[in-house]
This record gives sequence, structure tokens and C-alpha cells, in this order.
Amino acid sequence: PTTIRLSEYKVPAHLVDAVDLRFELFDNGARVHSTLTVRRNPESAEEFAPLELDGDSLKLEQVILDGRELMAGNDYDETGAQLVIARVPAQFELTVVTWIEPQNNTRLEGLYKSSGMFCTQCEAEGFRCITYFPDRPDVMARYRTRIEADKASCPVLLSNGNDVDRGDLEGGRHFVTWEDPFPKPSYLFALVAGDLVEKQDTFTTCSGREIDLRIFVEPRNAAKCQHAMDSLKRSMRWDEEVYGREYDLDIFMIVAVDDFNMGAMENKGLNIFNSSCVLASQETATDLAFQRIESIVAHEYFHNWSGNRVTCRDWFQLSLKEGFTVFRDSTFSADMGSPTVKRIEDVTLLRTAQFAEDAGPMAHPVRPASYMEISNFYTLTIYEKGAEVVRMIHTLLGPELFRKGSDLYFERHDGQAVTTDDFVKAMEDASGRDLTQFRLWYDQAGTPVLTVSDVYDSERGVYSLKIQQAIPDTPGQTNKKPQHIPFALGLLGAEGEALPLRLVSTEDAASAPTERVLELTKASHTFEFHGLTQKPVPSLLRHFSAPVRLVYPWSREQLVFLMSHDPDGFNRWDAGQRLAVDVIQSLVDSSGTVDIDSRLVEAYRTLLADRTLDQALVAKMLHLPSEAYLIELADSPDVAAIHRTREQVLSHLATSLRDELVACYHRNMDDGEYEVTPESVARRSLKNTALAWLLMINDNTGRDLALQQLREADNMTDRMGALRALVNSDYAEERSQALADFYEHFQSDPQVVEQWFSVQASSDRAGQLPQIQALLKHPAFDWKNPNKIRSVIGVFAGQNLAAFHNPDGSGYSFLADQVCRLDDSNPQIAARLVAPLTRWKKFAPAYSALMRTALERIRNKAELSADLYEVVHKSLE
Ligand code: HT7
Ligand code: ZN
Repeated sequence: PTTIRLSEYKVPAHLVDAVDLRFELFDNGARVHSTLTVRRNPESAEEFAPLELDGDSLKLEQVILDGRELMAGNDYDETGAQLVIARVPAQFELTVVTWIEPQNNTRLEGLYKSSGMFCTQCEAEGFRCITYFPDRPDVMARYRTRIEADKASCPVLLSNGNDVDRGDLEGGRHFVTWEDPFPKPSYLFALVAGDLVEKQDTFTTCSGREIDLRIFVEPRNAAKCQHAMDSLKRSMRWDEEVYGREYDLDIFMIVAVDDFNMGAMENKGLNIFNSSCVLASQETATDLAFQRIESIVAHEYFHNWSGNRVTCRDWFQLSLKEGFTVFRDSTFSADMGSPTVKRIEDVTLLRTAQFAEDAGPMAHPVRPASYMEISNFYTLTIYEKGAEVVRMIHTLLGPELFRKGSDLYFERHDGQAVTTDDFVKAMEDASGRDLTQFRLWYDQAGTPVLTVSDVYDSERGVYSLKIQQAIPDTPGQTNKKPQHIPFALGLLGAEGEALPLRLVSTEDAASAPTERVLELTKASHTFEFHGLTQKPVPSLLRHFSAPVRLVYPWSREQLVFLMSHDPDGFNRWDAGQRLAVDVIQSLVDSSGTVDIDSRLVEAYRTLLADRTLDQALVAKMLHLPSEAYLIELADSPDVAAIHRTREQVLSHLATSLRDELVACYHRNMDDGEYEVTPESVARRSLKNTALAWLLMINDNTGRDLALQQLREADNMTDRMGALRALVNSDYAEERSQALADFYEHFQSDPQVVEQWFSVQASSDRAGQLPQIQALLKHPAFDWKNPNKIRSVIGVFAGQNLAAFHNPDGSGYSFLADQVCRLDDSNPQIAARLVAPLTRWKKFAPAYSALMRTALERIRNKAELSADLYEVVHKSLE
């Protein structure tokens, strides 16, 4: 595979104004007739450049230029990856006919079949698997698409834009023609053909236009679309109110498909979703799934502006649309529920997984400088860190100027393919702020480390905070420059009161704010706060105002104090996490002596008793830091020791707090109607956490409550809560029985079976390697379905850390086998699944040597895909 570099970007030599597509769909394949209206790009320096079209896995049948059929070898050359026509006029019409085989497409890129339905996935480079085309996002064209298929098996035929013509054809076939008036890059093209039912609704936009909304699903899923539809309407309204963005076509469609490499896809007017990200009912989906669906529906909808109307110039700019859109969907979810809880969830993901990526062999900047296979760059760095970068701009500018900036960005670049630099420039121009140094966030990889120290001068009444920043080396990048970091903070007095932050001695205490955003631009800063009569407790990096690692020597007393006094809910939670991390880490290091700090127990006792605090926040605070996070924080982690110690702490907490947990469980039993409001989600979460903890005590209280809950639950959150608690307990017989009953009841529902696989694969009790191997042989497991693969193999390697990191290396070897097998059918999925092995350098030597061996075995596989090649080679370098 070759390396593609941002520095080598050239504007396209040819532009395509219009694309006329005709698809003939059959059981044994599809014929694609594509007619392109092409002209030379006046901005290209290459006046006589050949026409170069990308193609992949295509059978070329015919090429016609301005009515003349071209001859292979004479007029054009077809290599595996390109169709090249050496001599073309300045303007012309080109027809290309290709034959493809969707029914054999297991890569799920381009046109493929899923549960009998034809569907497409063109981002990033799937359109070239459909027809020859300049498959790059800066070539934007208007599309007209005619789909012809058997009417009985494919009564529904969909593509982007508006439905402009339809009719019957001979032999029981029919056609529909779609026209999309908005120029778009090929990655936003979509087609769906199948036997689907639709849920229909309407939305009236701010300017009074009525939009037809449709969600298409297989008939058995007809009753599971209401939540997605409601989420869509909330998203449409929110984008009008918060960003002034109105929907532009007359129809907006969503289709659910079972086999899909990612969560969903924002194709213009025709979003295609992984079924698990759209279908929900009280009986089959957990609260978490309901929330995830709402945020993904919003995310894809928001792309209509941030991604579709204004798109990326090239794939190095991917975060332009993804980072911005994640920021938008995250703010939306915060507005729909609890902003603090949403922030905690986002930061948990960032600190656990993105920080690990940023410290690993695939670390790359938010705007990468090079790649081999673009599918490998749909990463947490592009999405989550990219969103944090936009969030920091929002913090630096404030909400009004940020909105001015986004208005300018959309207005200035509507219909264009642009860069992250254009985005920042619009923010600068609208606000008058200089973001030159801030741009380093896009170019430098690695998580900055902020080391904070303080001194209090009682005589002067001055509290000084010294903040130093350092950015670690990452592959190909050393000696990095200091970045521009917004650092929000507050100071608390002994009673928990918020102290005025007087940065100059003359500042009036009454007018000084109690929270400030300091701007760090140098390697070291010292800030002095005046007029303080006592040494305050600092509340640092409030709301997690920048994606950095914060080092400050908090005492355990200070953390307990912040847990109950910090006015910033996020920092309350974070103080609890830091306290628990500190306790667990010191126990891991003390190897053997289990003397658990009573302050941790008392802090949790206070939490369980506190009815005044937002119960959603309490529910989050009761979650101990995950094993993955503890591993991320450690140098040379010993996974088994971390796992064992965390379990010991959990069971000590459960035993010490047994009565409070029983009371919490009963207090949060909800006998009213099931609803997905923040309050009832918090109640179920608290109840199920209490239940899981009670099952850590083997006195049968938890077991009996779990069995009763399983019998009586009227929703999947409670059912799954009880099942998970039992599966992770020592009650082996009850575990097997509960798993068997659950499967018996839900076996016909693929999304529930995925959850059933996951709950086992993530459990150190039910998910040891022999049991995982048995799951792969289970009749419901399907090697062609990414969700099933993720729910067993992905969950085992990513969440069942003690079993995966078995010191005998069997987990690594198992993963290597599955990755090699999958590489032949679905390279994108194989390259994603291998990620846990690529972090081998981080682990204690006994683990890392075995991980490396497993990776080397993958490297030696015959016919390694470009996707897997890039990840494995970079991680072995
Ligand atoms: N923009 C979409 C990305 C996507 C994708 C990328 C590579 C391979 C398959 C894919 N399916 C969807 C999803 C999003 O971020 O909205
Ligand atoms: Zn996206």
C-alpha cells in the first residue's frame, strides 16, 4: 500500500457537473450505467491531463465518449484501480457501464446486499466499487438516479433527493428516478432497494415548509421506529434554534440495515443506519440504546449542514465534518438531558480510549498529515478529540461569537469542499480573535500534560498557581510547541464557598467572578489570586475545558471535600474518580495488603444518602473507574492485579454499604409507566448499580432481587441490569439458567441477541476463552454481520480485559486468528478489531512480548489487506 500525503494535495484536473446513473438490479448482480458531464478544471495547472477515474472490483463493459465507443488499450487503459483516458476534450460526456456483484460483497463498501435488501455505503471510497469515478470529495456533482428492479422483491427503490418519476417495466420489474438538486461528493451517494415498510411523519420548518419524514425498516421492525422519529424531529428543531440551520429537501429518509460497518451514514436526504442505531422499543432496547439512538440520529441529521452542504476538500480534513458534528450532537444531547452527565460520558470515552489512541502507535493529529487507508482514520482522535477542539473554540469565543462564526462558515462555504483552516478562519473573522497558535491543536498529535503546583502566601493573602504544559512525542513528531489551552477553574473556601478570583490586587471582590477561563499559551504560567484569607482548595479544569492530562497533588481529604462541595458537577464526579483511582492504584502497588481507605467507603455512603443531589449525577458517581481507565493511567500495567484489586474494592464497598444499597434499590424501584426521561433513567441506573453491587456479597439478597427483577421487568434496562449482575456474580447455576431463558425469549430479535452475546463476552465469569469460542459456534453468530462480530470478539478483547490478557497469551492468539480470518471477508472490521493488540508497548513485559508475537503472526498472513497492513506495520515499527 502507498502513503498519501496532505502536502501532495492537488486540485482535480477534471470536474464533473452532472452524474446520470441507471442501476439494473438482479439477483445475480447489477449493471450500472453512468453518464458523466465532465469539464477541465480551470484551476488545475495540468491543461492536458488525462482523465483518471477510480475503480475497485468492477467489471467494465463499455466506455462511450461523446457518443463514440472507446477501445481498451487504444483509447483507455484499465488498471486494477483506475480507468485512464489519455486524450479528452475540454468538455465532454462520458458513459461507463460496469457489472458488479452486490450479493458477493462482504466488505460492505459500495453496493451490497443485507438481509435481501440492496444498500450502499460510499464513504469514504465506496463509490468506486459501483462505477468508475473521480472518487474524491472535492468533485461535487448533481445526481440523477434511476433504479430498476424486480417489483415483488424490491417494491421500495430509494436514492438521494426527490422522487421525480416512477413506473412499471416488462417482466414484473419497475423503476423509480430520483433527482438531487444539491451538488454533492460521491461519498454521499446512496441507494436502497428492498421489501420495506415505512413509518411516516412530517416536520414544519422555521420558514413554514412541510418536510416529509420517512423511516424504512423490514416489516418485523415496524413498531420500533417511534423513538428515532421523535429524535429526528427534535434534532431538526434544535438545529434551527441553536444554529439557524433549516432542512433543505422536501423529504428526509432513514433506512435501517442489519449489516453495516459503522453506526450510520449521512447520505444526502437518505441516511442509512445500522439497525442497532435506529430500532428501539421498551421491551428490547436499554436506556443506553435509546440515548445512543437519539444522539446518532441527531449526528447524521446535523451532517446535512456540517458535512453535506459544506463538505471536506480531502480526507485529511475529515474532522472538519466529524469533529464539528460530534460537538453539535453532544451539545444537543446535553440540552435534551443532563449537561453534566453528558459531559461525564464524553470525557470518560475521551480519557479512556482517545488518550490511549493518542499515546499509541497509530497516534495522529486531528488533521493527519498522511495515511495509507482512509478507513483506518475514522478514529476517536478525528471524532472525539476533534469535537473537543471545536468545544475549546466555543469556550474561547463564548456562545454568541461562536454562533457568529458558524453562521459565517456556513454562509461563506455553502456548496464548497473546504479545510479545517477555513473553519478556524471563519471563527477568527467573525470574532476578531487570533487563533494562529490554537491551530496547533489540528497539527500536533499527543495529549498535552498540564502539571499544576501551588503556594499560598498568608502574609500577602496571595495564592499562586503554576501551570506547566508538555506535549509528549508521538510517531513522527517530537519537540512540540506549547498549545493554546483554555483552563477553567474555581477556588473553594473551607466551608465550600466559591471564592472570588481576583487576578489583580486592586480588583473588587464583589465584582470578581468565581469561575474563570485562563488562557495558557506558554510552556509555563504563574497566576496569582489576591485577597484570600486562607489556602483555598482548587477546582481545576472545570467541565474538562481542554482535552489534557491534569496532574495536581490533591490529598484524599481535598478530593472528599470536592466530591461534596464543588459547584461544578463535572469536577465533583472527577474528584470521586480521582479518589477511587488513588485508592485502587495504591492497593495494586502494595501487592497483597488489602486495607481499603475508609474515606472512600464514607464518601460513597454520603453519596447514597444524598437525596438533594441530581440523582443522575449520583448514579454516575457510583461507578468505579473502569479497568480500561485504570490500565490507561498505569505505566506497565499488570492487568490481572488491576482486575483483582478493583474487584476487591468493589466487594468491600458492597459489603460495607449493604444496607444503604438495599435501601437505594427499593427507593428507586419504579412502578409507574416506563419512560425515557433523565429522572427515570437515573432511577433505573441507580437501582441497577445497587443490584450489581449487592451481587458482589454472597448473602443471596442480591441474587433474590435479581431473579425477581428478571421475572417482573417490563423493560430491557431492568432485564439487562439483572441479567448482567447475575452473569457477573458467583451464582453459576442462576447465571446459566438466566442466560438460557433470556435467549429462549429473545432469539428472534437480532439486536437483543447482540446484547446477549455482549453480556457474556464482557464477563470474566461467563466469557473465558472456551466460552467465547463456543459463542462463535452458536447458531445466532454470523461471520458476515459486523454487529455479531463486535458483540463477541470486539467486546471480549475490549471489555473483558482479564480474560483477554490471560498471562498464557491465549486471548491474544485467539484475536490474531479471528482478525486473519476476517481480513479476507471484511478488512475494515479486521483492522478495527486488531486495535487492542497494537497497544503492546504499554503493557508489562510478560504481556507485551506475547502481544507482539500475535501481531507478528498477523503481519505474516498472506494477502494482508491495505487496512490491516497499515495498522499492523505501524504498530510494530
Ligand atoms: N460519516 C460516516 C462514516 C461512515 C463510514 C466510514 C468508513 C466506513 C464505513 C462507514 N460508515 C459510515 C458516519 C458518521 O460519522 O456520521
Ligand atoms: Zn459523522
